[in-house]
Amino acid sequence: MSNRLAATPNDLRAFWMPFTANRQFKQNPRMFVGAKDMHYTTAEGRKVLDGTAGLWCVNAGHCRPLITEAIQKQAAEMDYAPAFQMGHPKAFELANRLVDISPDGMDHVMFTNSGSESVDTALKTAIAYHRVRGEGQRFRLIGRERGYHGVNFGGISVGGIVANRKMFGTLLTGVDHMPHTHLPGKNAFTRGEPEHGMELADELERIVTLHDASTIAAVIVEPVAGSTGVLIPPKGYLQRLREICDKHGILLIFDEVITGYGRMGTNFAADYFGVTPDIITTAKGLTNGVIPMGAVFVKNEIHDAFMQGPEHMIEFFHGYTYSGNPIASAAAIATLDTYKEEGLFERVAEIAPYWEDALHSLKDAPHVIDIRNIGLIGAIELQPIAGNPTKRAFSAFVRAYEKGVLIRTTGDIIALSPPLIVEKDQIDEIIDTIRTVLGEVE
Ligand code: PXG
Ligand code: PLP
Repeated sequence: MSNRLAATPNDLRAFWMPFTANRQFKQNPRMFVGAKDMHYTTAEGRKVLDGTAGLWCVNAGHCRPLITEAIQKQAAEMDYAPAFQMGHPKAFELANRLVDISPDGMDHVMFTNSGSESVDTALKTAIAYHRVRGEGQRFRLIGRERGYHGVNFGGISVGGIVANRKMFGTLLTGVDHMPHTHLPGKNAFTRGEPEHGMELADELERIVTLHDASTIAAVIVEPVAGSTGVLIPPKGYLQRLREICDKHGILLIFDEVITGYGRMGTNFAADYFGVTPDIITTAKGLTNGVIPMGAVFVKNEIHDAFMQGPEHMIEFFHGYTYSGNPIASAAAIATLDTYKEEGLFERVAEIAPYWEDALHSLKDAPHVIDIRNIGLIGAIELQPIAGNPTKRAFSAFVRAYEKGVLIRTTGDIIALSPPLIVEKDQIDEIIDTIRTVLGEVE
């Protein structure tokens, strides 16, 4: 069968697609059949520039040779080893490589298969940690409005995006939410961290007063909220959250599924902001998106608290069939090698000012009401069409795709996160295309 035939399946009905307008898509499908470095190839043979690193995950660009080779080699050498009560060297090698780049004092890591699983792992670890220390009454979890922590029950319970929650019943009990930090009236068109809003961290004190600190296990936030449309923490906000958590013995979890592995020009957002949480959740960029894998970093005190009781006993009743899967581990090691050899995280720090200027050059483009940026992340917020929210941004997405640039939209916000190998002329192409489509859409 020719590649052309394989690329155009004649029946699209069986696959119920994730987070997709299925009926619209199947009438007018958008299919990618190839990818290399900064570009996809469509089924029609067109090149599309990747302005989003897939879904914020292909940080090193597409089909990178070290990663491809590592996967091929591992698949031929050993495909799978049981994850429970058995080991294989690559998972340990990867864990060591990861704790080499994690913040000081976070020298242990658990493996998962996705960001959603990393979040559930982190929440369960936090509650169980308090229990093994004799504080089992600390069971509450505090999230934040507009937070995205994946789609499993734990993640949607602490998450704050209503569409992801409202269909699914009671969710986890014992959850409360801090307010989000989006202050468009005060912070519009800020470059980097906004000036206003640090005081919103003090809302955590109010929640602590309501429930009593002794009932709260953990607070979970994205250091930079991604999925909701890129909300950048106000100056001093994360530091203040850290102080309040410390004061009350509450664990602080940073969900770094998007911000981890170089997107901010540092290993983790924790490094960028100089705030060390107790647990970090990651996925996506860990394997460059190539093979599903997540990793959860914990502070040494948390790990050590579980290492008690008879030595033949399992210390933590949690884990996945594919935790530390050999092929995923090999892909992750090769991904870390690629990041390091090419100095990609440092590259972000160098190119971020150009990225910032390019994004903010859209300030006067039609419909634009706010622009936000940090690291190699950007957001352009559009004025919604009255009575027809999300339509304007979705039209911009489809038109940009037709013009050869892949962007992401959430609500009426365009979110951008190109691979870390993006060149200046490619940044220009992304921005010029957006300027053009904003001039065309209703
Ligand atoms: N936490 C955070 C902070 C995330 O951004 C997840 C958890 C869940 O990861 P998984 O691997 O289970 O999807 C995410 C994922 C978008 C977009 O376009 C964002 C995500 C996923 C897909 C699309 O903003 N974030
Ligand atoms: N459902 C059933 C019936 C299972 O046997 C298992 C694992 O053994 C799972 C779900 C969980 O699968 P995973 O470990 O891949 O998350």
